[in-house]
Amino acid sequence: MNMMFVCQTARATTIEEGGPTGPTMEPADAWGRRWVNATSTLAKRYMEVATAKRSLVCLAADRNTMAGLFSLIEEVGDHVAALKTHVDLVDDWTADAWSDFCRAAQHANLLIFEDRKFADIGKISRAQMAGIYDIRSWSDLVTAHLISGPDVVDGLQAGWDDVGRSGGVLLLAQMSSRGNLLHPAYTTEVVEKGASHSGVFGFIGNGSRPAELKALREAVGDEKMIWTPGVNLAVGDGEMGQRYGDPTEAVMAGSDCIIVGSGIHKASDPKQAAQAYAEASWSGLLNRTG
Ligand code: 5BU
Repeated sequence: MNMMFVCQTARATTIEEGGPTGPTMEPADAWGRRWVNATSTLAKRYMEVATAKRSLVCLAADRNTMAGLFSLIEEVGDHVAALKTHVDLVDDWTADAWSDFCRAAQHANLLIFEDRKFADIGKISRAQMAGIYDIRSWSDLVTAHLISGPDVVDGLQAGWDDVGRSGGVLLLAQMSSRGNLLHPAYTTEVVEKGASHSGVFGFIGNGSRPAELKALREAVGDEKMIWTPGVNLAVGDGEMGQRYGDPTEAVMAGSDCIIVGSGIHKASDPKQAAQAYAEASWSGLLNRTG
């Protein structure tokens, strides 16, 4: 894979350009209460990029080769606002290739979100931000379970501090997979504990169930983000227990970002698929009342 080629062809979308389709809209107009109430600069950055690209899509880039990952960014970078990774599922991973990949993602104006689902005690979570993958050095966002208590968030924040960077934690308040054990009482506690923590960027909600999502949004309020996996234009059961809901409905129920994996990276035309998800998510935002 020719890395220089990737960097030269990937094009950063700026707000002034108004994104790939349509005129410029101000983030405050598109996002309403969420924009006004957001206290996190990262959340504002996300909303700006999403507005510029008219897309509330986070691409779950679950391809297992570096070439596959590079070509995804090249094809769909203009139509997605963030990039979600699983750094440990890439077969031919090397530190150099990953660093080039992150540079290409930044060039395409994408927040980088490692879905690591940290769950250990604070000091170990901090140490796990380092190690061979050095997640603290390239991620803007990571996921965590709150099962071990609130110190996991401080540990992750300390990880970013250790390299002079900052980032945000998305706490798993719900999951999209069937039979998961994140019951409503647990969700409530995660939201109560996470809502007031400045290191918490927001919550993962279940994109496959708009009613659950609506309840989650009511509990979370307007300040924090809710990002949702379990979204596909083909609604229904997915592979191995995954469940899918409709992208527009998820956004209208309170999701700020739909996380889409196979709907894009396994499509015969990923660019066209990314555009379709972008449009579905954007129309949900423009039509939602809260
Ligand atoms: P899919 O191909 O759109 O089903 O991929 C979904 C992605 O979102 C995949 O990377 C999962 O690890 C991730 N995910 C999820 O599906 N459900 C969850 O509750 C959480 C993450 Br948390």
